Parts: sequence; C-alpha cells; structure tokens
Amino acid sequence: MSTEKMYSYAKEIYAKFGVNTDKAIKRASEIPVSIHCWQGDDVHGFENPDGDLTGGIQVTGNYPGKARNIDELRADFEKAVSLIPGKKRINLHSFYLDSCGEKVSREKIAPKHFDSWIEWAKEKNLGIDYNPSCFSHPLSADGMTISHPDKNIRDFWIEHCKGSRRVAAYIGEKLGNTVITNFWMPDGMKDIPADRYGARLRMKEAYDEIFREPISTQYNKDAIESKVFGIGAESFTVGSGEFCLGYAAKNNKLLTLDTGHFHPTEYVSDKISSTLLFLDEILLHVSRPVRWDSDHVVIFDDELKAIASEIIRGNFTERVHIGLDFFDGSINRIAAWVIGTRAMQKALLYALLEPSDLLRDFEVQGDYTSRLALMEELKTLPFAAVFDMYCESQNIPVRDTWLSEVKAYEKNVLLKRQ
Ligand code: RNT
Ligand code: ZN
Repeated sequence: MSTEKMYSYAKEIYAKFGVNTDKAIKRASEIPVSIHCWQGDDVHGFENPDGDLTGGIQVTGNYPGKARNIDELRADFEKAVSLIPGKKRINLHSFYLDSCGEKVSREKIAPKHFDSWIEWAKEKNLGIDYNPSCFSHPLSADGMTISHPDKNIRDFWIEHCKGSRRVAAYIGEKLGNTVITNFWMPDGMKDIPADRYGARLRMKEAYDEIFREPISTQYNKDAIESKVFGIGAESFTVGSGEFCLGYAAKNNKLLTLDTGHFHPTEYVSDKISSTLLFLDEILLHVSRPVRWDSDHVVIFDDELKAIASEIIRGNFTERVHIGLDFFDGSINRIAAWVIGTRAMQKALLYALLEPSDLLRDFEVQGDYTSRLALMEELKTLPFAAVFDMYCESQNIPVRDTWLSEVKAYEKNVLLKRQ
C-alpha cells in the first residue's frame, strides 16, 4: 500500500482523538536536533593520529571505515543527514579544528580554525554547536583539568575554554545562528577524595574566570554538563549534578542533562520540568546507558519517548536544546548516526501526535482509569504511517530503505579506506 494511502487512514484515526497529523509533521520538521560529529570517528578528532581517548569515556568496537580526516568526516556526515528527516545541526568538539596540517596547542585554537566548517555548514544548511575538548591530552592525564591543584595546568584549560567561547561566538555571528557551547570536564578521582570542597571550589572559580568575558547570547550560549562517574573517576566527579545545577541556576547558564550521567533509576525525562522552573534553558545529551554510561546508539525506547513528551507537553521546544551524544565503533558509524537520529525524530513526532489536553483533563478530573487506558491505546495507533509520510514529504528514504544506501556507501567508500 502506498505511503499516501496508509497516511490518510492514519490521519483519520488520529483526527478522532483531535490530533492533526499534518500539523504534527510540520512541527516535528521545525525542531532542531544537534548531531554530534564524534560518532563518525570514535571521538578521536584530528589533532593526533596516534592519540588515545581518555577522560573516563570509552568507545568499543573496530568496525572498518572510520573517518580519518575532515573530508571523510564531512562526507560521512553528509551521507547520514541525507537519510534523516527534520532540521539538523552539527555539534563539533574543538579538536575537530581545521588547522591545515599545522599543530595547534589547545589553548591556541582560534576562530580561523573553524572557517572551513562555517563555509561547509552554510552550504549544507546546518547550525553548529561547540565544545572545548578537555580530555585526550597529556595535561588531562591525571584526571583533572580546570580543577587541577596545579595552577599552571588549571590555567592551561581555562585558556582553552575561554578560547572556545570566542570560537563559538565567531561561528554564531558568521552563521547568524546561536551556538551552544557545552562545557564538560572529566575531573574526578578513582578513589575517595580527601578534599571534595577544595576541588569544587577550584572548579567554581575556574568557571567564573572562563565566563568573565561578556559574549552576546545572540552568538553563544554556555552550558555546563554534570556527571555521576567516569572510568577511572568512580569515587568522585567534581562537576556533579548539584554542582552544575547550582552553578547554572546562580549564573544564568544552561544546564546539560546527559541521559547517561545519573544513577540508573533516575530519569532525565523527570528532570526537565524541575530544572525549567529555575533555569531559562537546558541542553540535552541524549544517549543510551546500558548498565553504565556506555553511550549506546539511541533507540526509540520508553525513556526517549518520555523525554520527547516532556518537551512537547510543556511546549518547551525553545528552551530545551536537543543534542545527541552516543558513540559506537562496533557497527557502521553512519548507520549509527541514522538510527539514533531517526529515533529522536520518531520520538518527537510521536509526542506531537499525543492528545495531551485530553490526558491532562482526565488527570485533573481524577479519572486515572481513562488516563492509563488512553495512554495504552495511543501506543498502537498507526504512528508508523505518519512517520513514513514525514520522511517521504522531505524526500528521505521511507522505513528501512535507507539501509541499502548505507551499505552501498560502505562498499564504495568506507571499505576502500583501509
Ligand atoms: C562524557 C560527556 C561528554 C562527551 C562528549 C564527547 O561523559 O557525555 O558530553 O561524551 O563531549
Ligand atoms: Zn554528554
């Protein structure tokens, strides 16, 4: 049956619940999703071909064909976004700079190193987001950066972060599109610390210094990301949940909620409504923790649906910035981008197809029977037909037809990279 036929049937069913599927598709297509560049090369960057990934995060797998340079990464990213509906941004780490072969120390990374990214993003109609890279570096080797007890090391990272804000502001101005800069620090300790307060005080003072220079929020907005633990930082992370929430609330920064950065029974979907009472905006790092902060590829699961519903029910699309953060080196990396980002798009559309007012009315009336009954029935409405139409209307492959394109690209491009 054609996509149109299935869609018209679905449209009729959703209309019975007062939901307009055309409008839902249009709204879904307007919500930007920031796709992380680092899925394309296992968080490696272009700084050091032999460098290891450090900072307590890990990529496993050795699937052939990973991008080895800027051109390959861009080509792979272009392939991926051609298979994903909706509005897209690219999220860059500073060690993805274009230094034209020159070695540039992190604290010297400057706006000009992103000129070619800006040109490319304009051409591809992508917004850009940004991150200082405070890991995979000799000066982060003992697990501390901006909270390091050694002032020289601290200052090095503070300089890098200050420079990152300047790069981001430059990109934002050139693109005429605000960049969100995410500050994630790996700082922590494997074993029980003797002075938690001291380390956190150093981190607070470092952030104060990093954010001292006034930069228009028209060009750049700063976000800080908390974390509960990392590999080699199991006993203590300096930038804990309370630290980052407190800092963001007091200093008018965005808080980054990564779905893998909380205890396993805590859910980011539940944190959105609380944090937005005290913060103007937040950034999400949508990931999929499996037993730990494993950064598995995002799938269309219950927590993803719950996150999207919270954003849509509260009408928070201007205040919640959606970024993805997963990395898997054990499967085709382009497929990983497509699977994860299409899952996010599905979740947004799914949430937009919910008759939220009806559910809320049941709740207010205390009719929890109807609330649960309707929530269950909604799960088996013909959602797939609406998602197919969303893809088709944007000239994006419908259902699994994108996979053959990735397989062909693997054969013709990726496997030739050996
Ligand atoms: C690490 C954080 C962080 C990184 C990226 C590469 O646990 O989630 O956001 O994954 O910045
Ligand atoms: Zn993250």
